[in-house]
Amino acid sequence: MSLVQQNKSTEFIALENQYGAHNYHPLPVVLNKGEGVYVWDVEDNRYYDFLSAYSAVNQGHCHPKIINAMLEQAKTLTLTSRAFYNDQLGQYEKYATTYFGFDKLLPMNTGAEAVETAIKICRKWAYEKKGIPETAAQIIVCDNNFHGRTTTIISFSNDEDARKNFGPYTPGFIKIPYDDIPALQDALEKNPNVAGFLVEPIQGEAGVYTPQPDFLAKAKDLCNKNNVLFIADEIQTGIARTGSLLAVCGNCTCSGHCEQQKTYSQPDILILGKALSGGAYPVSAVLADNKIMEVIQPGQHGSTFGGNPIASAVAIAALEVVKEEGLTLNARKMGNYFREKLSEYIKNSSIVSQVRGKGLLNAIVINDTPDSSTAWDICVALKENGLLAKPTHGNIIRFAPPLVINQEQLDACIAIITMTLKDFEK
Ligand code: IF1
Repeated sequence: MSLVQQNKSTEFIALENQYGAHNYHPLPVVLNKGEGVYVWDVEDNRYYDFLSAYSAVNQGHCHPKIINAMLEQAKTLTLTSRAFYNDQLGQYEKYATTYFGFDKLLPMNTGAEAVETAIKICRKWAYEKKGIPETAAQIIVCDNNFHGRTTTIISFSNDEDARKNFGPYTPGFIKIPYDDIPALQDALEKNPNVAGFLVEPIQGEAGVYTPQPDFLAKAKDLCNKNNVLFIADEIQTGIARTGSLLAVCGNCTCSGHCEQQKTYSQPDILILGKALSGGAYPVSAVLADNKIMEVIQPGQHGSTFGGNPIASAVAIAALEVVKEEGLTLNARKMGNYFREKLSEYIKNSSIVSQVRGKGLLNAIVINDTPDSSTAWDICVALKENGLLAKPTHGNIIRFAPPLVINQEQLDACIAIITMTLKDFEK
């Protein structure tokens, strides 16, 4: 990169350093354009995006259908607040509840807001329907969870970076190991006031931990038997990312609601975000059937932007794209191919010990200590070779391209990844 070229990126990085809070440590690349699986930096270098904004850009950057829906609505009516009705929200609620198989949808904006909303609905249901004594409700969560960054959510995190010095913490949560049915059973037997079980179908931030195939169905069954709400946080795993419409769908490749989903582990409360807008706009949602959602009555929950006309129009377009372009099946096929090719590489590798994931939510484990800089150094080298990815915890690199990726593009990316890894082999 020439000195002149480098100045552009350097200038933008310096601006963020001087005027922005230092709550991230980004890779040294400054992006200014996105299209499909590609992003470009200010020096006009093109990259394959293998993070997809943490699975928000499943439909590809700046998908024309989604952008057009946003532009059209933005020119017409952006925000009314919920003090009045608008002509987009009801259509979105009908489309999305039918799409995922629920009676009702409560619209929010960020993922964390939707998780907080689900926690409030679960607690209120426990007091008003299950008869748990008020303020005594407990929600079971898993070790190494990531559900967002609000004070309540980090209260049940065990990630010290996310939690330390943000107390006092919100009570009412019981932690168990992830993917551990006996531990869930034990927690349910020992605690009479359990209201819900909040779980990620795959733990993304923890390092793309995929549980045993029957974990979610067994957890749902235990929740049913104990009159406890099964709450699936599909903010990162949902909307075709794992090769099913929802990760809780198990092996179904439908791109809409189907009966098989019901038999698998249809959650009592479903939490969506990120790709619900294709990355164009903050849109999140909580879905549940009437017997649960009816605990929320007028004036008991809300948000200025929740359910705004732009969000509604964008979400319909984003979900239509998933169906129209067969992204669920593409994620499944491309993901299987990706893991197969990386597994072949690993056979003769000293630097990579494992590849894991489902659909196009995958990760490789670098054969070094979590506090080593190897994973970071590999990501910097990947960037130099035209592919953007970021380490999750220490020595794990997450690979999550937009679900629109085709065979030719994926082969090119696998070549970049294996070529780059070779430079780090001992
Ligand atoms: C950051 C992680 C991913 C999520 C799940 C709720 C939320 C997220 C399963 C909250 C958000 C984002 C947040 C972003 C980085 C990214 C992330 F590394 F933080 F953990 F994806 F793995 N549930 N995840 O993954 O949604 O409020 O952000 O809209 O905070 O650094 P949000």
